[in-house]
Amino acid sequence: MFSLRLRGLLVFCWIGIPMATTVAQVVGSLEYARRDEMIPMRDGTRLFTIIMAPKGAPQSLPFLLLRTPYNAADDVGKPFPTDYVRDLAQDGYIFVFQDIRGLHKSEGEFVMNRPWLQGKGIDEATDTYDTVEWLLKNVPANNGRVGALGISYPGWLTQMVAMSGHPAVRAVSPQAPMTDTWMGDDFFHQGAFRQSYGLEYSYGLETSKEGAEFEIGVYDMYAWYLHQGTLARITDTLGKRLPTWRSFIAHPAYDAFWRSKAVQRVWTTTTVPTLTVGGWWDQEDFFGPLASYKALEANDSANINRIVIGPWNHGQWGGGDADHLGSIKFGSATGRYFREKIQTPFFAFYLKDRGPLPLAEATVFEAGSNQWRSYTSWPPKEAARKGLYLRPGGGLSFDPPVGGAAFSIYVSDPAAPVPYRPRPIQPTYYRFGSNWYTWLVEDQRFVDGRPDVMSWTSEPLLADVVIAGDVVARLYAATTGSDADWVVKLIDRYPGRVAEDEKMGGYELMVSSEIMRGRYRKSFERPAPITPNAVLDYTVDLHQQAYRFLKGHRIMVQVQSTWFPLYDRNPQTYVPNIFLAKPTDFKAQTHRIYHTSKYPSRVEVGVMPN
Ligand code: PG9
Repeated sequence: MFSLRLRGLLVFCWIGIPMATTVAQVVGSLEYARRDEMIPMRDGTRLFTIIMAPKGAPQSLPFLLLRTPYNAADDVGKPFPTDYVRDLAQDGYIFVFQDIRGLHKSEGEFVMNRPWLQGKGIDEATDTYDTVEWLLKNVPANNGRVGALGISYPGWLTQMVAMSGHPAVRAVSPQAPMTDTWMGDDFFHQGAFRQSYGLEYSYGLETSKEGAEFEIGVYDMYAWYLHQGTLARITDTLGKRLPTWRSFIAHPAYDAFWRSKAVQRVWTTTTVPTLTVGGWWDQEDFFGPLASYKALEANDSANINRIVIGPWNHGQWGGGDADHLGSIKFGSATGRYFREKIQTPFFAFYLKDRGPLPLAEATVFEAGSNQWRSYTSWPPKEAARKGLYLRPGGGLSFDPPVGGAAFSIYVSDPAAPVPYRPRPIQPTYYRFGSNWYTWLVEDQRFVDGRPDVMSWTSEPLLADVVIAGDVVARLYAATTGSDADWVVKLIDRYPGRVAEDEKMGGYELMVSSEIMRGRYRKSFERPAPITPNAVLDYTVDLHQQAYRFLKGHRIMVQVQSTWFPLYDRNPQTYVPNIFLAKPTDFKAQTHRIYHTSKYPSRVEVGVMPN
């Protein structure tokens, strides 16, 4: 038995599927037969591929390609199909599930997020091209069209399907595609290193070809990472064995290594209809879908680029109802809605000529009111940019400050970092359960009131406030140190009493949140020390939201400088490479957040007309 991650879930399975098996599976009116193949690539490497095709279909059918690092045999489902593709399977497609190069039953070497070489060598795009060529020639009764879909790493692989340039590729849906793992997806966020995720995920993929579980006999990873003290010590304990960890040490800044892998920088135009999917509370790849959609949208004269963003965590739309996340209820089966009403018609339109396609440019779920909204542009043009200003005395308002105390002050101590979720913090994909999946919707009262967490709160709202589009914090801050992290959280603070659900009284729901590392204030490529005690401006990109703050709720902003152990601790003393920092480099420092007319710290949002 082995274990591995599949779209944020631990699954366990038995190995032992012989090649070229034929297993029939009835789905609705169709009977699918399975065929296993080793498909040769241009360099002779063979990739393990499972083809599930309906027997005796009345007409030729398109392919749906699902490439994965997480074991193709699991994606087929036991039995076929999983929830994720059930509606599509009922509709009738030739499904192709493939292990990527170097993992599970495929040959060759695995390289994490293998860069796109644009025709100058072997990559996931050429492997896709060769696979499609083989399928068209060797699978009977195909209609010559190929679609692709996948979530997360498979979402990125789906981008590569479009980037392969094969003319048979006619529709792709990259879902939570990790697109830029330095700027905002799995490994770093605006320069802050995702320590626990970076270590535990790389361990899972690079310890064994079959995928390994990160299991070191520790239940509270907060205590373990704190005990490690420095990243250098983690390198010695576990990291040095992992190629991806070694690349973190060699490339702490946004250098060519990361930039060349960042899909939104290279995939900026397409002829393949693209439906990008993301989740507002995706704990792994939220930056990717937004950045990828935006890059393509800039050149979308054919109007074939669309986006869907639901109220989901990482991949939640792929199975089950998705009618809630943690304590937050969505009022309907949003996952089912996506699969039936969006995903299935999208592929039917482009691969089977079945229309019309009832899909807007942007389909987004507005949490708070729990409504799906359609927009002709994203972000919506109607949204007016406004600042939510931090005010002296802990207030928050759309009006800038005019007087009062100039700043709020706190000490951030790397020896006592703020936990990012309530302890105990289980390993990320812990097989006995982990709160990783819901941490972005945790009630923030678990840190509210800590002396190193600053809060600003509005009066109760007299009318709903609806935000849509970009959320960007502009902080004016000073530190006694020469480096600092800035975490900004935009929060919906529920009223003390919520009649429909008493347990939600006073809940503090993070609507948007993000971190940035101060050394990258001027340039992500070239970090520089912060001048101690100077008031400087910092931009923290909180990405996007569509959210209704209801009448009677309050809007809240929190600022803090640690989010541990998901993010490593900033020593707060500038060192050229934090992966090499010594224990003595880590120092408590005093930070000031300014709220004056000259230094009006704020969170900028797009406010929809009422
Ligand atoms: N978020 C996962 C990932 C990690 C690292 C690189 C790419 C993807 C995933 O769920 O696949």
